[in-house]
Amino acid sequence: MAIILITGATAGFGAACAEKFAGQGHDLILTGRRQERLTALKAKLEQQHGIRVLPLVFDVRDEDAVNTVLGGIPEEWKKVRTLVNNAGLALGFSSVEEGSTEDWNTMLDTNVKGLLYVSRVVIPWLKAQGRGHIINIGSIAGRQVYANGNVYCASKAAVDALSQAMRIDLLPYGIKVTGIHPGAAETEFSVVRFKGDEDRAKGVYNGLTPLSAADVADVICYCASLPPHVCINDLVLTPLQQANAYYYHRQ
Ligand code: NDP
Ligand code: 8X3
Repeated sequence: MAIILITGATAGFGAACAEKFAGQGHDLILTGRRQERLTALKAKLEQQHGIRVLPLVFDVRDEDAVNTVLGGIPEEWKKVRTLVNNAGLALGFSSVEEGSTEDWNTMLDTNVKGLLYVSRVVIPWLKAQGRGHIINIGSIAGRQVYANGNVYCASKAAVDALSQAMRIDLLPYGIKVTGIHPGAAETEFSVVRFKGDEDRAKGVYNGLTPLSAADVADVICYCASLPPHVCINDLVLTPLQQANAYYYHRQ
């Protein structure tokens, strides 16, 4: 069994991945800003699956916190097999002209720089083992741009580029890099994007059977479960009713 590190494990894909990896018997390092959720998840998963959970509370935007809290974990926990860079968010939905610069900064700092800060700490641990796997959660929004998606789409295009770059960097060390690009999935994502407006968030999925967090976690865990010589480099998954980032067949 291995140690799996999941950022953004307090909700959505991250929490669903934690459940699934725990069910496979892996020990988990789970991160997020909401301590109470991490504490509850630790208690539940340790009790249900007999695994160990190390909860770490930090904001991925805070470089010092990433370096001290994540970088300072006990040596035995540094034998991470798989890092799932999942923490991320969208904020707002408007043209560039009408966008909020604060929202842009939060998205770019979280989705791009946060992913880099975490990866920078973990990569030496993977190299030291001569193996490992980094799974970056991008988005279909990083593949095509949709109206009013501008900065979120750009942040996820950057995640795609960074996944490609890390794959080149890490190939000589036997470390896999997978970019996963989900389409519409009903999690807390749209409630966060629309700043607590539950009705507007629900409307995103009108007429659709969206992906669930568990659907996406299944795919992430499958990618992580392949033999050492097999790597899924890049994977797009959508609900059946979604053809690309902006074309849906709603019923
Ligand atoms: P959720 O809002 O349900 O979960 C987001 C997670 O990210 C939470 O655990 C949250 O934890 C964490 N997070 C957000 N900001 C920070 C931060 N600054 N520091 C640390 N952790 C943070 O969304 P999803 O599960 O849907 O999203 C997960 C990832 O998947 C994101 O990168 C998102 O962009 C991407 N994605 C989502 C899609 C969707 O349709 N849902 C589709 C494609 C990609 P906390 O608030 O406790 O810090
Ligand atoms: C989340 C999917 O289409 O809302 O990345 O941008 S979308």
